[in-house]
Amino acid sequence: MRTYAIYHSADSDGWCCAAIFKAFNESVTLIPFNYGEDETYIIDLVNKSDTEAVYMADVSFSYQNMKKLSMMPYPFIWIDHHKSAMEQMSNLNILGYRSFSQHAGCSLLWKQLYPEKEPPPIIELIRKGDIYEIDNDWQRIEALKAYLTFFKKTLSEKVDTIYSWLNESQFKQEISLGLLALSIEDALIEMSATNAIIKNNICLLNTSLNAARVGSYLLTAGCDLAIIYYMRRENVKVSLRSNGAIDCAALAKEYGGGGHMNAAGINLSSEMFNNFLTKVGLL
Ligand SMILES: [Mn+2]
Repeated sequence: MRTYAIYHSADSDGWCCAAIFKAFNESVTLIPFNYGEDETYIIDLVNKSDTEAVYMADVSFSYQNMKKLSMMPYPFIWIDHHKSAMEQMSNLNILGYRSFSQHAGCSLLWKQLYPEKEPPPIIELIRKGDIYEIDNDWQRIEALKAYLTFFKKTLSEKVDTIYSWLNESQFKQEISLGLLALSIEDALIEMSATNAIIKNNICLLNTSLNAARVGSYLLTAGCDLAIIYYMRRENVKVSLRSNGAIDCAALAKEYGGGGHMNAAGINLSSEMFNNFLTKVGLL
């Protein structure tokens, strides 16, 4: 019998979920997934006669495919903290812990698999990092994420590193390497920010550097709205960051994107990107 675990491959919360799955069941088959990737392929992969259970953490499929999974003969357990996905699937009867307040994917998954046990320190750090709960740990969290991003290239290296951290509480060397990586990244951000176009308190910058960090740099420099974009294949990937004066989610929604008040994202054709720039008064 085989257990599958589909996890969000795009950030440390998802990697941490994979590490928890591995700690819980060493023979689990881990399946990385990010939004927009092939869901049918994964459904075919897990839908076997010897499947014992299918878990999914910190990510979700389309409504139709979630429905399909929930009707398969094996248990399907979905752990998530993304409000919009939870609302979308609300009439499906799916097992698993889901909550969008205070929780990240990793903390919910821990609660699901180890209801009696306190989560290890790394899970608490990644949880806070994922939901922007900023306190004294913030710099350590950013450093650990940078360490994973810059020093652990492949997904399995990232997952195995977090797996080894489940019994760790200091992370001294990793934090100092992570801080070094962050200071190099900050220098790159500062250099690229000199190319920003600034008009009516809106900053426009073409860069594929970490949008969260670029955004907070531009907002600190005095913008009300930071628009960070780059070409990804034939589309323009746009990240919006605001200090609260402009509702990023509402703006993104008009163009088929989504997110929160202070941070949102959109994927646009170059033609629609021009349209978007005109709308915000930059063209
Ligand atoms: Mn998450």
